[in-house]
Amino acid sequence: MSESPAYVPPKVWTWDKENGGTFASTNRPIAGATHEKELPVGRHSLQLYSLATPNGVKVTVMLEELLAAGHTGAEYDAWPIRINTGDQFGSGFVAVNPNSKIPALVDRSGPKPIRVFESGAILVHLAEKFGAFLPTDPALRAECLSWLFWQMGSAPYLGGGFGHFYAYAPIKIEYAIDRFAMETKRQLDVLDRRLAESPCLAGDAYTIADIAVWPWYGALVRGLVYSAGEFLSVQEYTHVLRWADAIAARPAAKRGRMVNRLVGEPSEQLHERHDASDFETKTQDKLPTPA
Ligand SMILES: N[C@@H](CCC(=O)N[C@@H](CS)C(=O)NCC(=O)O)C(=O)O
Repeated sequence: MSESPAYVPPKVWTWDKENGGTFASTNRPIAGATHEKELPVGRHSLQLYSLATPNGVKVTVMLEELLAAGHTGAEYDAWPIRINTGDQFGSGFVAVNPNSKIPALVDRSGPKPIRVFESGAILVHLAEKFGAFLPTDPALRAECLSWLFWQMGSAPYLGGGFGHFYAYAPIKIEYAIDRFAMETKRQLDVLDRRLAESPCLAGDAYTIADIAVWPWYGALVRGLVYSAGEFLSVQEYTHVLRWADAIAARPAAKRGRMVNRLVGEPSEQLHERHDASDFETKTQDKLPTPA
């Protein structure tokens, strides 16, 4: 391992606002709102405030899957939250998610709006509300929730650990990249072994466990996050690749990936989603270019 300059932590940590990392302008060591800003509210009972990152895509895939399965009550308005310019610290957003991270959902179908934050909690809320994508058999339900919570606990090592140090950190630190590459490959092997024995994570049926894991690990094995496919030798994980491709081919997964997407191919970016027809008429390639 190559030598890095020695760093001796001071007695008391202080905030260096200019540390130069990719998210230095928005990261802070304190919570709470930085400015007053109400959230928009559309006509549907489900209001989603999100962005097409892996955590955001979990929820839009779930909503599109519910609609595809005939649950018309899952119609939703999806509003983009621009996390690189600090929308997550607006007062309206913080009232819905005190943790200031996308995705956040407000369910206005009952007498009082219900706020739900944390993508895993949103998936469970929707699955229970519509009785879909969460098995009722106790053993299968436990397996599904186990993989869902596995994802919630594991992905921060992939994103905040590997992705941060491999792709975003202002300096390449061999120790950190080694540590998190090892953990990421271990996680991929966990998934590969599970998917060698069953078509989906919780068994035969496609569930919220697959919906949660796919935007992270399915994208990783296809080299779509952190451009790390070759580095991590993702071709080794053949069962994960088979599963990832099967989900990617689902029309609802294709639509879910487009919602609140602000970068990439214009035809795959639907900045706001208020109606099923928006996929045909309101992607960025179909909208007039602003003057
Ligand atoms: N555990 C949370 C993680 C959410 C999360 O990390 N969201 C990121 C985007 S993927 C975010 O909003 N980051 C903005 C920030 O950290 O300020 C969940 O699954 O909902």
